[in-house]
Amino acid sequence: MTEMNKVWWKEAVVYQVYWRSFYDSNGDGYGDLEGLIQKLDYIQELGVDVIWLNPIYESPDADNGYDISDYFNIMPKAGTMQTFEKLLTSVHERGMKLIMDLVVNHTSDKHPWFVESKSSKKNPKRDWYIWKDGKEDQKPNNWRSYFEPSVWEWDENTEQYYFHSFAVEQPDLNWESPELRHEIYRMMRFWLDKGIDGFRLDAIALLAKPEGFPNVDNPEDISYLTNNAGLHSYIREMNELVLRHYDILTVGEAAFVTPEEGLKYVGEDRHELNTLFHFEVCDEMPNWDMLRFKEIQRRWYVGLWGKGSNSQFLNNHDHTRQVTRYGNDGPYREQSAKLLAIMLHTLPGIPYIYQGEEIGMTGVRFPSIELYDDIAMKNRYAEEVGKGKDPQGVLQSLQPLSRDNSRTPMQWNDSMNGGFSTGKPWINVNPNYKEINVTRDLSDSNSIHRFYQKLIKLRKNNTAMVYGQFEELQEWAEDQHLYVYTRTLGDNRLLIILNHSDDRSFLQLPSEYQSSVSELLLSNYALTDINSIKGTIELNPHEARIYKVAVK
Ligand code: ISL
Repeated sequence: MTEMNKVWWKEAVVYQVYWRSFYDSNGDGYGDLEGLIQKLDYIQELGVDVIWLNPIYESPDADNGYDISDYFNIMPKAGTMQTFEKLLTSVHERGMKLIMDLVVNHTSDKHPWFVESKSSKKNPKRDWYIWKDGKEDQKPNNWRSYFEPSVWEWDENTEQYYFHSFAVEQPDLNWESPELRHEIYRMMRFWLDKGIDGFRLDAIALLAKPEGFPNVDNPEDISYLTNNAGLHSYIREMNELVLRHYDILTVGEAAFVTPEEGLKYVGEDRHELNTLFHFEVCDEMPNWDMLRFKEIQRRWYVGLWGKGSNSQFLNNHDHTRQVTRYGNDGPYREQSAKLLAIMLHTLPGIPYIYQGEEIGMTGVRFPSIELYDDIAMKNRYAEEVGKGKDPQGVLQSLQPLSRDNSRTPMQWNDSMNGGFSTGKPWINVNPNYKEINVTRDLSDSNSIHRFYQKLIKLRKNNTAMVYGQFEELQEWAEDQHLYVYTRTLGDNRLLIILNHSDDRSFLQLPSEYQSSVSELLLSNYALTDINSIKGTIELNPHEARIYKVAVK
C-alpha cells in the first residue's frame, strides 16, 4: 500500500465537546460557549489539535440541537454570535482548530422554511421538504424512522404527509431541490468565511432517498434510509462549490457503510470528504467482541489504506461511554481506559476523544425514565410500553445503550454537580463524580488524564502512529484477548501489545522482536524495563504496551 500524502488533519487528534454538558458559566444548568472558553486551557493542555463542537445553532432543542430553526444564529442557552466569535479566536490563539456540526439532512419543524413549506401546497418552498399523498390512515409506505415507528407525519392543513428520518420535529430536507442545496451551500460558506476549520457532517448518508419510496420487506432494518443513488452527486457538488475552496477537515457521519461504500465518501480521488465515522462497531457490535473488532479493523484497513482516511472512536454523544461498554469500568477502570486509548491512538485512523473519556467517565443508570432526556430513548420507551410491555423491563433494556450515558455533565471536581454548574443541571450528574473528576486526575501523575497527555505527545513524536502501515502478528490474530500489531513507517516500527482481559495473559514474541526492541515507549502499568519483552511475557489484566523496535 502506498504511503498517503501528508496533511495536517491526518495528524490531528480531535476532542469532541458536547457543550451543553461541558461547563456552565452562568448557572442556568446548561453548559455554554463562555464556559467552553474558560476551559480551553484544559483542552489545549491535553494536547489535542481540533475541537469538534456539537450544534450551537438556534433550535427548539427537541433533539438537543440537531433540530435547527436558524442556521445563521446561536441558540441563547449556548450564547451569542459574539461569544462564538470570541471562542473561535481563542481556539485559534491556542494553535487549535474548530470544526462545527453540519446538520443538513433535516431542520426543525419550527424552521421558517418548514413553516412556509407546510403552509400550502403551492408555497415556493413546498419542495424544500418531502411531501407525499396518502390518506390519514394510509401512509405512503411502511418505512420506520430512527426515532419513530414511521417516517411519515400527517399534515391536516394540506392533507399530505411529510417525511422525517428522525423525530417528527425533524422534517427531512429535499436535496433534489437545487434551490435548497444552494441555500445550504451559502450557509456553509457563511460559517467557513468566519474562519471555522471544517465540518462534521451529520447523517450525511441519508441525503438521498430510495427512488419511488417503495415499501420494504423489513422496515425495522432502516439501512434503506442511507447510501441511496444520487447521494454522492450531492456531496461532490458540495465539494465542488464549497469544501474544496477551504483548507478544512470534513468528517462524514456515515451510518450503514462498509469499507467499499465508505471509500466512495473519502477516496482521495473522489473529491467528496476527507474522512468518515463508520458504525460497524458502535451501531452493530453491542458489547466487546475482540475477534469481531479485529475483523472490522482488518477490512477497513484493506478497504481504505493508501486511498482514503478512516477515523477511530468508541464513544461519542450518541454512544455510551467506552470504558463501560467496551472495557471494564469496575476494578480495572483505569487500566482499561488506558488500554482503549492506546488501541484507538495506534490503530490506523484519526482518533477522536469524547469529552470525559480522558478521565475515564462511565455510563450511568438513572432509576426512572423521567430522569432521561434522550428523545430516541424516550420515544422507544413509549413505543414499547405502548405495546403492553413491562415498563421496568423496557427501561432496563434501554439503559445500557441510551445516548444519555454519554451526555451526563463533565465531572470537573468533587463539589456540587461535579463543578459543572452552580444551578440545577439539565440532566443529572453521574453519582460517581466524587471519585471520577478532572481535579483528581490532574493531581495524580498516573491518572488516565495524564496518560492521555503522554499518548497524544507520543503521537506527535512518532509519525508511524499516523502514517505507518498496520500489520497484525498472525500468532495472535485469532486470540480473544490479545491484540498484537505493528505500525511501520520506513525504519520506524512500533509494536503494540494489548491484553483486553480481566485475567493475566502470557505470550512469547517471535525472536526477531525479542532481539530488536530499542525502547518501551508507553505502558499502562509501572513498567520500565525494555527487556520486559524477552522470553515469556506476563501481561496484567488490561495491560497495554507500546515498544519501539528496530526494523531488520
Ligand atoms: O445513535 C445512533 C444509533 O445508535 C446513530 O446511528 C445516530 O442516530 C445516527 O447515525 C445519526 O446521528 C446524528 O443525527 C441525529 C442526532 O440525533 C444524532 O445525535 C447525530 O449524531 C439526527 O440529527
